[in-house]
Amino acid sequence: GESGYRLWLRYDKVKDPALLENYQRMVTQLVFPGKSAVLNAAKQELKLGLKGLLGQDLNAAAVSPTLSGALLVGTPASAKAIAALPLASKLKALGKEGFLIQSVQVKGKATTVIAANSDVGVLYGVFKYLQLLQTGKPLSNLNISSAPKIQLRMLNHWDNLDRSVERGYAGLSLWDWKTLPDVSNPRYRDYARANASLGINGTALTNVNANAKILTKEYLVKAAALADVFRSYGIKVYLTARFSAPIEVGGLKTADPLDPAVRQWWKDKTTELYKYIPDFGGFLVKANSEGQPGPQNYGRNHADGANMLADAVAPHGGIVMWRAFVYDNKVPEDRAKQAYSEFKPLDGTFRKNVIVQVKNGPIDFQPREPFSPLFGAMPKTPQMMEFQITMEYLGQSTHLSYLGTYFKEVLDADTYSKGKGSTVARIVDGSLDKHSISAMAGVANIGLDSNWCGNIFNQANWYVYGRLAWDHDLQAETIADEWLKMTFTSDSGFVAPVTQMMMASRENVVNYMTPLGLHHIMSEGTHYGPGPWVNSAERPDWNSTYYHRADSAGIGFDRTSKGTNAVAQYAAPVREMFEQVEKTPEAYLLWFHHLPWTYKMKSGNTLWNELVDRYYFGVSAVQLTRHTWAGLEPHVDAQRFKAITALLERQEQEAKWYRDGCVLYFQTFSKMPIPAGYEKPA
Ligand code: GCW
Repeated sequence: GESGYRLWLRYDKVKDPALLENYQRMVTQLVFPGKSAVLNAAKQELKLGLKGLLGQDLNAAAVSPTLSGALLVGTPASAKAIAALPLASKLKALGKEGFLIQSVQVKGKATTVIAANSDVGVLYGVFKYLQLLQTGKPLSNLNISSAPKIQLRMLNHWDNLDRSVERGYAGLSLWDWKTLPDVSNPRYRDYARANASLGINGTALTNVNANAKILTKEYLVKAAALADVFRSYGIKVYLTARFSAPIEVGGLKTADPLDPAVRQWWKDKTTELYKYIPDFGGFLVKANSEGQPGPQNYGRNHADGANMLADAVAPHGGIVMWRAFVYDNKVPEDRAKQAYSEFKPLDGTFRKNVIVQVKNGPIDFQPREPFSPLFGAMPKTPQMMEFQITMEYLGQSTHLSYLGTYFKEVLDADTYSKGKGSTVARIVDGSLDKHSISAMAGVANIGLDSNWCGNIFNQANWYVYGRLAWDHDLQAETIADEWLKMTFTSDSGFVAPVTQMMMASRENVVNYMTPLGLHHIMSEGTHYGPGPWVNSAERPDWNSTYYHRADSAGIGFDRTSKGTNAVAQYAAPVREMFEQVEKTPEAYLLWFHHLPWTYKMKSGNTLWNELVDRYYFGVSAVQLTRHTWAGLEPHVDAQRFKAITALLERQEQEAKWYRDGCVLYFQTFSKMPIPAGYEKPA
């Protein structure tokens, strides 16, 4: 059956006989003399792919092309035939990880060369080449070159040592801490293959709500065994560092970052760690947020904490990713403002090997948020993006929501921090402020589920995250099309309608969950299902009422200068845009303004009617999706067709649940009717 285990790396025989014959003529010989661990992984992948897609079992014995249709693969250092080609200037432009795929002639033989400066570049080139075959692209006159715009392309696993996954909806953690380091599950390698196929080159194995035990020898040898598997695929391991580890596993009395004994403990711990994992990437840290320990416990600031760890890893070439997702209910400020308030004053005080990791929006990973005002506000500090691939707030693993459009919306947002064109993407890739490190992280949606992600369509979110981390200029639609062809079929009768389904899907979720800038109105704790009525959570800033502020006068959070003045954290003219209600895009309306129920929208509707409309529209769009899918049965294998059908049915039911919960609750304030002709809420 088709469980979805192979993800997008499906190498089934090319179906179209003419295309197959054409491909077979174009690929007759493999010239791939290099032999490092990474090159061997690339070679193995290429052979697997060619065998599956073309039914060709090619050996890699030749050192130079002798047949027309040769595939010449490697670096100038690993393949003499590549060094002999006039590729030097092209290769130079590709940097450490880029690759080129080019049609050339070698001694009169038509040859396709896949070349890079490094072994891992070759691996990326091989995956790209296989993708061409998987998606039915021509193999003649190739002239492809590609290099990543962002250096560190990370997955963050919120995986605990007991194998539970915080906000994980795809089963237990892949990391089997009990049997590691002795047993190497083949899945570790498949995980690495999938990531390498996207260019992901780093993985933080453990939850940011960290357990200090991961830093003990017992666990370090286990993490090292994973690093050994991932290394051949160009992936480095990172770990989360619990700030109080010197106390918990070090036996010290304090974790004060300015205490010499504490600093020494981290140095020694890091030296030990690098003995097990010589290419360890560095630490990811959540501190002084949601009750986690941090430097503020000792009257120090985030830079004091980050710099202590940075000094420990610096001699080994490591870095520190320090999260800016900080808020505290004891700070009587609008939660949306707190990260900026704490971090902006520290700009310029971080060590060179620290990068500040900022969530895409100022609150959390809501279905829609304006971009975080921290982006662009700390020009002296490299800032990385943290996206959430796992859909904590967007229907988890049962709702179809393609995040490509979401990620693009944030990356393309213009901060104006250095005038027009200061997009979030240019801050994150380091080009705007000329930083020497750049990074992006995605909170993984991966678990032991047979299809890895709990829902086949959620595989697309892992995929699109990786593709955008490599090249944020790619279009969400192009990536959806690629993913569909690789995962299902290239048949346009399938790809065209499903691409449209995917492209609309995130906006549908926004409509039936949090339209018009509403946010944080989900049910408490699980974050699944509607909960606009939540009003007695453990902490006031976990109450929905804190965020929507509905009353008889209206709804929305006034963050203008008359309210919390969160708008002042944005650069001009973004600030003015959000300050003025007429200029605020309706998608963010209630994020920034508290407005009367009768407020007149651009459509001419009252705010109340518009809100109701959006909720209903969200549901009908899901119904449409379900109908579209129902007509696609002939294109999909039975197992995946059924699984997706069942999920879409459930999504429709749950979209109604969100709609009815929210509309009926808000109606208790608006006291206005649901417009005539609308289905009655259940
Ligand atoms: O969105 C919230 C989640 C927490 C998470 C936290 C964070 C890891 O509900 O589960 O903790 O964000 O990002 O630190």
